[in-house]
Amino acid sequence: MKFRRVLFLITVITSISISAQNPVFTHVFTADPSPHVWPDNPNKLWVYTSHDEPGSNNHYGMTGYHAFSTTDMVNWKDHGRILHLENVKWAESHAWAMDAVYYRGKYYLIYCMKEAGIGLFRTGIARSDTPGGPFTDLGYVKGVEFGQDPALFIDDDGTPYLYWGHDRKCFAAELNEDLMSIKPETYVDLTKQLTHVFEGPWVHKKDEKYYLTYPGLTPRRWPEKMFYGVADNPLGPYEYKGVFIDDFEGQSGTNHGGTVTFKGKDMMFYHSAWLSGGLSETRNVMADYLHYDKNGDIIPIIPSKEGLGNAKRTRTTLHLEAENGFAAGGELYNVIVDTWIKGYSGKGYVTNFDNPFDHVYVLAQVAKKSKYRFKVRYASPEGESNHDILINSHKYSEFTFPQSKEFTTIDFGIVELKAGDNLVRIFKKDWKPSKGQLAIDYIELEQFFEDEEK
Ligand code: FUB
Repeated sequence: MKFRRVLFLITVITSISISAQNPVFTHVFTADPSPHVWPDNPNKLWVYTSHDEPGSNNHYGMTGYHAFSTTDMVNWKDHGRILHLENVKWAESHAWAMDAVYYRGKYYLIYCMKEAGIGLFRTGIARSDTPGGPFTDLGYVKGVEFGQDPALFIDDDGTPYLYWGHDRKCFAAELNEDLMSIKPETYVDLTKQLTHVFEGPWVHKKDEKYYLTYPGLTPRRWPEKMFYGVADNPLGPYEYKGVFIDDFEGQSGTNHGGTVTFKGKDMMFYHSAWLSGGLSETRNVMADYLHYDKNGDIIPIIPSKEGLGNAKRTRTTLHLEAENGFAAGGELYNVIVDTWIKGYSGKGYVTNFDNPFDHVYVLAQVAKKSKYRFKVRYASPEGESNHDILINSHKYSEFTFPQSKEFTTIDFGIVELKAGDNLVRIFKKDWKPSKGQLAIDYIELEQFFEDEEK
């Protein structure tokens, strides 16, 4: 690595902890961001991502997806794992890029994985009632071959269009209303219209024009730059317009992302390798404003530490709903999900810890060994409840949750998580009857920066 590049990376890494907005998420390795604002709340921005395992630095071991949300671009929630290879019966590996869409009252994740026994990419569809998941797989989209890097665009008239691309090719088609198959007669090969295209298409509409942005490789080859083309119709033909994110210091070999308009501002989400100090396949999400000139052409983005320009660094809280269980990488053992105590968040809470080892586990995935403020939201309406709390295999505390008829939050202070997967477990440890009927709503782990007093 050249001296200038090393110096740059050191500067980036030391400044991440001071006031940077890029990388957007500094606690977990994530890539291929898909940003959205859903109709139920114009003041909340959602970003869906794929996940890079710390220590692997390759794309082959990617297994799951995360969802993030914010209302102010500074404080974010990581809703944890929203879909994993284990929850997709037809797939064997390669949980690569995805997109999300709100369609006819439900949230869909459209993603790619390799089909079991065949090893070719399929485009999967999963559904959830809530934007933070977890998502339930519905199968793969019929009629799509080599369905890597899917993106779904719903036009103003409600027509769904699917785009996908891999190995220097890009395709598109209209989807049938159930989103489970393409209309074969609408299938188009866009490859020749999108000079240098490699993978990762994304479509957005502005002033009645369709912009298709994509990672591409010039003949000079890797790393990827971001290009775009513009069309009058979603299925083209697209007029090639050029590069809008060129090579930059600390980038990953790949680039991939999408656009969103949030609170009146256009933004581009993409990825780099800043957080890992330049490990090309251990990536992080970036965001910068997207501007157009008077002709509607995109003004090239120069990736910046400041990103979206709030002078504050971002802080993410892992928000892990107890009831999400196995689908979110956790476990519910001999407990039930209930809803009669009002005021819970998500779909309910976990209760009925009657026997020894009855438990709830939640999964917290982080990039590096790091500190978090640990909180549990609970109710214990009938009296106090004595339980064990474990972080990984270490007993964190034997804790008596005081009686509380309503949901309330206990702040347990600062804990340290290891790089990778962490299990936070709350379980009943003995046969003594628990008077309280403990109900766990969620567990939160809020990023803690040692240079500040909180
Ligand atoms: O994240 C895995 C793969 O890398 C994506 O599917 C590609 O677009 C590239 O970003």
